[in-house]
Amino acid sequence: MSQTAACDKKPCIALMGEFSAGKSTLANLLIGSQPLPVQVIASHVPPVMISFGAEDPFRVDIDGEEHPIDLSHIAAAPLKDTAYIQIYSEADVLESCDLLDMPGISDPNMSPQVWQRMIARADGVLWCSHATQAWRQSEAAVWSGLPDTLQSNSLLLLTRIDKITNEKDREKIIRRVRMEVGDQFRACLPISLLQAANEQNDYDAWLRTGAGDFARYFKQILNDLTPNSDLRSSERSGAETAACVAAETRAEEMAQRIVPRRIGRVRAVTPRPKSD
Ligand SMILES: Nc1nc2c(ncn2[C@@H]2O[C@H](COP(=O)(O)OP(=O)(O)OP(=O)(O)O)[C@@H](O)[C@H]2O)c(=O)[nH]1
Ligand SMILES: [Mg+2]
Repeated sequence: MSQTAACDKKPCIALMGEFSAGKSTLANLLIGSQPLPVQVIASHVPPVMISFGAEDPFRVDIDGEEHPIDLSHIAAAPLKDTAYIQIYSEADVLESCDLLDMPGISDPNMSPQVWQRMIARADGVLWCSHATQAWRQSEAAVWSGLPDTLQSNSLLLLTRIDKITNEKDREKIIRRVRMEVGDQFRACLPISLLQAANEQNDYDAWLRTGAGDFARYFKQILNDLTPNSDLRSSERSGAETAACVAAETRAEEMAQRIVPRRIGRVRAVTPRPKSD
């Protein structure tokens, strides 16, 4: 397991799930731009590490050697020979973590080795599962094979929830999946990534997409994974946790009134690591 949370490096959050589950859509949403290809069919892109900065992107081969890469040809990177592609962005959220956009777990055209060789870097996972066929056996099997230590720092996101228009059906799916996963994730949350991207200027509409709940949980996870941040939630008593969540919620509501209400503002309400 990655040691990043134990030293000064930022935590690494992997975006995982079946192909076309919305991983790259989520990555683009978090960083507020579109460097990653999003398409209806599987995209066959190697893992992409997104870090804070303005440097040129490069490809790292399986021997650790770096090669320059043209971002517009990201999908042409040789899958067998590439460990990952490193890209940079100056998005707020990347001041608190690195994001690792993974290929689909059971894409028939891609060996699982492509993502397996990168998973050890992850400190937490945002697992995207199509709400319409949520938490398939293949997903449960892969998740149960990953280290248990990831579970409390990971979220299961039921993406494309907008495709299920009937409220009762939505509730049924959410209830079923929550029961099936138990405490294997910190939370299981429905979200429409497409609507969240489109509703950045209408706060109430944005909340209805599920993005507000997601942002709050994600912020808590980053806070817990950041060395020297406020008391970690696992170390708090029940009363302290309740007080912290209430205070954070109030601070968040205030922050949301005064900053543009975008999911990319996760960092704006995340306490910065103290320098001493
Ligand atoms: N309606 C709807 N469509 C979505 C949502 N999230 C993603 N999509 C669409 O689903 C398709 C696949 O999204 P991607 O983000 O490329 O999925 P991915 O998991 O990165 O796919 P691979 O990298 O190929 O495994 C795209 O056409 C997205 O626009 C959502 O919440 N609602
Ligand atoms: Mg993708």
